[in-house]
Amino acid sequence: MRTHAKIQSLNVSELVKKINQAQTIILTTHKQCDGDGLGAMMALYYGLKKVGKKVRVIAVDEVPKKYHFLNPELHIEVFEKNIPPIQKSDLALIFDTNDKRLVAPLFEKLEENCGVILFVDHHPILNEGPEPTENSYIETQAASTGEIAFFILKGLNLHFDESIARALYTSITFDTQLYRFVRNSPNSHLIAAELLTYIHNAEEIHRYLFATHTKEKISFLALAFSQIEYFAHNQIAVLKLRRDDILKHNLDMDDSRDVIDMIMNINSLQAAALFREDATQEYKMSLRSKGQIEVLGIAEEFQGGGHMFASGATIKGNYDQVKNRVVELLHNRLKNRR
Ligand SMILES: [Mn+2]
Repeated sequence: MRTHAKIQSLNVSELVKKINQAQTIILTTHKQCDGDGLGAMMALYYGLKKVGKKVRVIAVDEVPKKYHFLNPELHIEVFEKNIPPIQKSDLALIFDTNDKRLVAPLFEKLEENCGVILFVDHHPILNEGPEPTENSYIETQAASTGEIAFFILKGLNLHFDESIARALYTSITFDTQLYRFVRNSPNSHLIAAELLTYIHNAEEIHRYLFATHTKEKISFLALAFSQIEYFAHNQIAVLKLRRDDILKHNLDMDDSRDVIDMIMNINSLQAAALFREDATQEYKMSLRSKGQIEVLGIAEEFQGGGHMFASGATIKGNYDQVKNRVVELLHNRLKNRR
């Protein structure tokens, strides 16, 4: 008989100790925040309030509209708007990145005012990036930062409630893209199963996260998908999203983030690159792989980062040159795979 799937606990006890020692805590996440960082941050916010901490949640830049359901009481302050000054605090926790450049310019204010700054993350540390702060908690086996946040909250010995559960569930559901990317671990599902006992309407969260398309977006997708270029016997796809087309369809930049994952549903693909034109000769590149080749190294060549099979970079330069180089790098990896 098979044994039941068991949750694989993460050892966050040192982190929990640091949190217990702090009275005033600032929580934040990377700029252009997403459901994972936000959900982890909000779960900690609700949890830390419960155990009597003084907590501030600060996003570096604007929180996309689709996440407003996580922040109904508007607890999140947006640093790039005018917010009250950052006061002296015992601890700052930064979720879903270990790269301080993705927290600038808030990071400098945290350095000036916080006794301890810790990253709580599941991304690999970049070879050529800045070192994370000492004692940061980085576990690349975790499928989401929400998974780490779950174990932190367990370690704090508090009672879960619907607010905490919805935030954690958002984190895990978003980063696993509805349980597609679970790093071959039962944790995402087992944690979600526990969280569901507190949540009245989980399908509503799925809709908030994924059923957000406007009809303009569908027309935009139709246009974009008709322009995909294929290489290496349809194993590689490349798509450029033109800034004019994004604006013409009334989309904001966050609206194009899911396009690369849609492309990855093409059955012949091993990898894809998407270039979103943000300004003249300036592109946000996103790379994805189905797991046979790594794409983090390619992003790093362009001073970017991310995960082994999902990475990105901001690129300045001539589109065709950059595209050809990226296709070449992807192609080489395909040829050299074992
Ligand atoms: Mn994440």
